[in-house]
Amino acid sequence: MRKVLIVNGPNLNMLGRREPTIYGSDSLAEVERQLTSIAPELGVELQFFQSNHEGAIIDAIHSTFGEFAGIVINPGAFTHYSYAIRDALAAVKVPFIEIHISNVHARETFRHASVLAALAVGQISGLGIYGYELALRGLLRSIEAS
Ligand code: CA2
Repeated sequence: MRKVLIVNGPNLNMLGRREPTIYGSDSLAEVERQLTSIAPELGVELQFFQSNHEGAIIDAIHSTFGEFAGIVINPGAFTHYSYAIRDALAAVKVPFIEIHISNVHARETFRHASVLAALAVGQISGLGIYGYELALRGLLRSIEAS
């Protein structure tokens, strides 16, 4: 069965515990539960990975090479400046969707730019944690069409 890696970057382990007005009140475990519940209907095996460390995220991206059909990634603040994560995604050439819970374009200027988005199949921003499901569905549709 095709496998998809769901990657969450720095501070997303705090989901549901702080800043509910920006990120909602659901935890990362709830995000994982919701995605796990739709995986059988989508015919996909999911693996979940969260880290606050850039190198660990890069290692996780490398692990997808030849093993995973795609990646859904919320890179957190690394979105805005990590050329190392960009290089990792470019190296493995595994299709990915970038997802943000908040609308990054309605926030501080530094959040408007993504150094990853140009390599992505697409980007989702501002739809709360529902964005993860949309990202997964969109990724699979894109893989099927390719
Ligand atoms: O909107 C998103 O999903 C972000 O990727 C979240 C990142 C932020 O740096 C990006 O600009 C946009 C921050 C994640 C912090 O997550 C927290 C969740 C709850 C409480 C505190 C932080």
